[in-house]
Amino acid sequence: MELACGGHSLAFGDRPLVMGVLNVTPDSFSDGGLFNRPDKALEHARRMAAEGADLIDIGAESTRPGAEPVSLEDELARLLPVIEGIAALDLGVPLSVDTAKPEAADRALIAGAGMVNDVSGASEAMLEVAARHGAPVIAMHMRGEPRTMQKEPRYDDVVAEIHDYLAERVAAGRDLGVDVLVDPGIGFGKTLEHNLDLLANLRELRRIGAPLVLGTSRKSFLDRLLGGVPVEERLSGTLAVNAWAAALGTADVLRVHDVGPHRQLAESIGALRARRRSSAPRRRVLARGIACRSRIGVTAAERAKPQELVVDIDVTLTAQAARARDRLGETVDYAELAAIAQAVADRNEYRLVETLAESIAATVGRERPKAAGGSTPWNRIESLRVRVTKPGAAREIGAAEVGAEIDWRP
Ligand code: HH2
Repeated sequence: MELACGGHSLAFGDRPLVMGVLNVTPDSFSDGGLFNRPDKALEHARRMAAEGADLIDIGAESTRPGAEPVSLEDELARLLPVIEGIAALDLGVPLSVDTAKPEAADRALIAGAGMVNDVSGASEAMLEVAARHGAPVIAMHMRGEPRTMQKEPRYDDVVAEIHDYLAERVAAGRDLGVDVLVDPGIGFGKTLEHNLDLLANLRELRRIGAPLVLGTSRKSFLDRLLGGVPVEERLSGTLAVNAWAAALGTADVLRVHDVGPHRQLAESIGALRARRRSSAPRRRVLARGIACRSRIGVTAAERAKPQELVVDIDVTLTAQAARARDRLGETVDYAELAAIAQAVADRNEYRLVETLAESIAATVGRERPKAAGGSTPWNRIESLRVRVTKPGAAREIGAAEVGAEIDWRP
């Protein structure tokens, strides 16, 4: 996927793009006061471009928890000379403006920015400004406003709520012809647990179908996670979290203060992802519809006599096994899978089909490799999916199928 951005093109592929942060503020949480003079800001932009920034994000209003708002006049007085100055340097790097004010975005886009980064989620007014300039917009999720956002934030389901919010902003952008990138807003009205839930489930947010921006750089959740790490010592934690997201392919843009180390991260992970994509396709061995009988059910009456069951087993083999030659001895034999399912179903009573499914998976994945000799690659199982269904119980309640399925990894 490619996005046009102020005369540049942003290509999303195996490696995430690196967005360097430039705060022209006196009070940002990690670099406040360092770059709020235009000469310092230009020098820092030049350094970030040399270190490999794909984008530079310029902000003039701190959004740290508790920060006071800045007036439009003050924000423009900080932003415009810096944007104009960097645009004149012709660094070959597109600029984004980090603002929640549509008027500030409008002026910044005229001055040379090509993208808007809106921590307040890209209101209709902001999308209209972006539409007029043909600029993409980052819509970030924030609960409340910076002054109050960390006061007991609550969600019923943080991932689902933020998914729905961002999906709605993407749809609103689409209606106006604006490309919207989404950002879960790490640290914006979220506890440590909320942040971890979001980071562990970015794949859900990526299902929205928009590029995902991630801002974890030096943030205080790392301090809480790691038990007291000052802001200037959070690079390793930041790199680790960003590497996790990059390796899973769940972040398209990393918004960071430390550009050089993140460009190295992005290049290394990008190369590995490309390599993995071009390596032998994974093989999956299937044994489905295995007829079994077992004493199974939550009541003793159900367990009194064996019932019919149907078991499906999907075995995904490791990359090593995927390179095997065309010989049965080098793959998992589906006849053996069927025999294991039948033996496990027969050997015990079970209350739940889940328990039986887990038991079959553990036998295939854990016990079989120990017991088996020869060249059958039982130790080359990457993952297993086992489904157990009860046709009798399905018929009883007028359902097409009832049962349970589990995903198992060694
Ligand atoms: N985080 C900050 C500011 N802007 N924009 C996006 N899209 N995502 C983020 O996570 C994000 C953001 C906060 O970091 P920083 O700019 O370094 O601090 P401050 O707001 O104090 O200037």
